[in-house]
Amino acid sequence: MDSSRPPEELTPEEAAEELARLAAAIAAADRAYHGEDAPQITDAEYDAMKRRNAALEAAFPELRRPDSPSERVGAPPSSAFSKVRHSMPMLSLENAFAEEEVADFVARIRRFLNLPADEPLAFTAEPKIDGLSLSLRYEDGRLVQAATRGDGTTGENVTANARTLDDIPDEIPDAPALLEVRGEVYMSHEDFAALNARQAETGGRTFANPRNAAAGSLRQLDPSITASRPLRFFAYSWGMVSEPLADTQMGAIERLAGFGLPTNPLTVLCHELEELLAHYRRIEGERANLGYDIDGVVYKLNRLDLQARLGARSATPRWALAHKFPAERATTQLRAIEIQVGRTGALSPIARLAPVTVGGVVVQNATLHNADYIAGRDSRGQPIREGRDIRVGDWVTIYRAGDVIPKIEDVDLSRRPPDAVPYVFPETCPICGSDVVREPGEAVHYCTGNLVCPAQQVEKLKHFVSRNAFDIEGLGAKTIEAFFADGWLREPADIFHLESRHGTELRRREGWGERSAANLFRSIAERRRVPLNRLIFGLGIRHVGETAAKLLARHYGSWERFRTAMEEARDHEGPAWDDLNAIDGVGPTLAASLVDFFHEPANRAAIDRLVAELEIEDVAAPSASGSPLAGKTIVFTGTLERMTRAEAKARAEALGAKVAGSVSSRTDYVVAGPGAGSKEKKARELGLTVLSEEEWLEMAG
Ligand code: I6G
Repeated sequence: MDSSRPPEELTPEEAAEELARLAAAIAAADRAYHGEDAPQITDAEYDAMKRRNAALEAAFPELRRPDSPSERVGAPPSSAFSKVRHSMPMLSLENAFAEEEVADFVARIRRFLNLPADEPLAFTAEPKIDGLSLSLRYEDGRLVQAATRGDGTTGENVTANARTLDDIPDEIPDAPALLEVRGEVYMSHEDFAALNARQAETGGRTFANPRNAAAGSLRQLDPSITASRPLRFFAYSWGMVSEPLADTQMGAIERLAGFGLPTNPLTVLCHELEELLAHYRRIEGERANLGYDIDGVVYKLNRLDLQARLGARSATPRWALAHKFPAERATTQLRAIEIQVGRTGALSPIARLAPVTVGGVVVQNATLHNADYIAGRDSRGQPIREGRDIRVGDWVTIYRAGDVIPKIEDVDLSRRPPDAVPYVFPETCPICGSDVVREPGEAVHYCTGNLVCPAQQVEKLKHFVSRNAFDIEGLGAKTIEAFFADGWLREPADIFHLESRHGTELRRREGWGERSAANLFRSIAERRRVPLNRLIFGLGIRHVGETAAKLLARHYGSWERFRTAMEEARDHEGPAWDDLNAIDGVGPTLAASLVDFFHEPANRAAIDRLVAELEIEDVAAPSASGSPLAGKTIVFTGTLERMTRAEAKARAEALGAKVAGSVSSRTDYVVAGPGAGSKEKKARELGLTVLSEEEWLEMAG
């Protein structure tokens, strides 16, 4: 494509393609500038690309990309801010879209707590602000730290910037000695429009939506720029506090308001499901007139003692729910179906679409899930879309809900081109040519090439270095692809040999130099020490996502214990297998995938080569210091009368214990209620400590 042509002469397709190219090139140049990978370019070339991008966006405003370079407002790389480890994790919220899911949330709480149906339950309901989360730390009434959410465990230190917000007090004289306030930074519609107008007038960058404007404005290296931006804040929660704020969620929100923090005026107390749904509908009705973006309504159980009993899963509290507004939709034409091969060999069909705006974002790709989905069937062979298949050339309705990848909802058969033909799913891998298989009961086709499939190898490496795995800065997707093509990288262990094997060549490589090579080697060296959960996640095992990796790391505690257990469980039976399956959140599919992965000699050898390069951090049992249950293995059997099995299990885990499903010599305690049978008998035979429910309650506090 000739980028010297005036934008007015381009077709929308040509403009969209050029915008995509520019976004990638500018992002690469930004990374290079900050000492990462990619070739260097001159300032003049960089400026020319930015100007061309701005001109194209001015001519085709509807094609502005979600990753538009003009939205990046010089957003510095995350490493520009120092990191802050949150004293308590900043969890996320479970999402619901349908009313039945809200009903299920309420029912689950009742079940977990074993509450009679007639016992009243109250919840708060408040708008979910579409901004970015912030945690503020006050010590002796003075603001000492502000941090973004980051990955929930570690965020960025934006204290100087947060101090510039009028809504955030520098001092709270009557605050407890320690008070962490959590809330959302956002920008109102009016302020957003005025900021964009000002930016356009002065030749500055404009923003696609208020959320991007708020994020870009808060994450400025120069706090005086943040100060010039109209940012606002709503407090909705708290982290570590030296004394309880109240007995109820509503009481705590009122305390926060009493400290002079803004809280959302649409926060109300509701009783039972119907009131929650009524408030949702009311907020949905008022959404357009609120003056700021919201994307749903958050429900929280009001009593804090019950919240504490319910606790949290690995990433979301059991006592809160985000009831999201319906997805946004648009219609466009399907141009092609392409197959991507992922790190586990899964073949993912991707829809390439004529560019269309959905909820302010240009969409050109959508997921097609799997062969059945394209053919108009679900995984059980039942029709979806009333059996309508999806063909190249079709007009399709796509939808986006929240941040999720756009999906195709339906096909307009009345607009189907006469020559459109049913899609034939490939029988061989489009990358390596190996056979493609679909296991009985599975929806996904897999490439059987495994370690010989270049796509799988490259995607495994990309996954390994990704943010939530080893998080190796400077080793981006393009660099992995280039190093793979040159034979420098084949498996994760090779990353740790890059300097010794290819250091000299890299320093002389086009686009690289002493400084960028040194930066890369430094970031690799920094990752030789790795938390156990990141290592497990980084291995890229099918079905083992970030949450599962955290559960496994927490359960086994050390690499040695984890590795030994995987080998002991290889026959899918015996105590190690039972123990793995008893982990809350680990199902049989995940367990089998994990154990089979470790059973494969080639995988074991690659892992050994990797582990030889690493120092793996053990995972301490959570909040268990001083707990008599820390590190212990407990089995519950029989009926518990004072709390449900789910609550007992959650409580034991919160105190640092592991809950197993079967009794073995490694079990520390067996809690036996009425009706306990063979497990109690076995425990007594093995001479284990058997506790009554009363004794267990005493121990669990
Ligand atoms: O991400 C969130 C948005 C709003 C929240 C949240 C919230 O309350 C109104 N509350 C909690 C407890 C969490 N995330 C974890």
